[in-house]
Amino acid sequence: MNPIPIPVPARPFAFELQPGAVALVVIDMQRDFIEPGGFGASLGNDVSLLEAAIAPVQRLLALWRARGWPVVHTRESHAPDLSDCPPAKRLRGTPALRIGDAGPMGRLLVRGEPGCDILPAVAPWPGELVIDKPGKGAFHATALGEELFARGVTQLVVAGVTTEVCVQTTMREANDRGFDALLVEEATASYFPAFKAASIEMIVAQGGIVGWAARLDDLQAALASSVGPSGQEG
Ligand code: TIU
Repeated sequence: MNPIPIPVPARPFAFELQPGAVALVVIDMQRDFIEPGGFGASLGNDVSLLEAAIAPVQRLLALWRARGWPVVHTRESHAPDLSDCPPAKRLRGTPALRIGDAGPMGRLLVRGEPGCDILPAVAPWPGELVIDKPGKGAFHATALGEELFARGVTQLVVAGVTTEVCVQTTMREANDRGFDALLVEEATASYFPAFKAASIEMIVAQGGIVGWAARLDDLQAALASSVGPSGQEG
């Protein structure tokens, strides 16, 4: 029997969260995007703008881990030989350093390098799924769809960076694959605050054309107030 859904106040309307079928997907909380000297900085961005997402992501992780619900982490990353990095991606623009070039945290966005790691504050726990993805979307050229299907996941609660690039791309990919996806507003950040705001509006417009957006406090309160069939908190 499916557990009773938990209505989460959200835009454009309540998200009926299904315990047991909802994964938390944390996008690219990597040193290369959030710390100085990484890929984000090489593109000319003020990486300090992304720090605001760290504490909210920690809160989300605690909520999911306390319930034993599935958690997925992604890393935008490439093989050391860059065979999965299209020249169009590596050669775009005039960054200070390109993907694969050596910086103070190792080779940018290359698997196994220090900068490619997820921040210790939000690091994966053993048993949590970690998806290395060569693109902006987490479904492109990865096994994410199959892994979610194998776990019976039909809904995604999404967090991470950056809102309008890898987060929004992943939400659009998820939407096209039939997942309901909810973005947690405080748990995502962009180098461009106006783009974050616009992305959220694009997602929820037209009756939720891409998905939903909710405040973290509202999600947390909804989970706290729900009681599962066994009498345990949902
Ligand atoms: N540049 C930028 O805003 N983002 C990325 O390149 N990747 C992710 O969003 N993870």
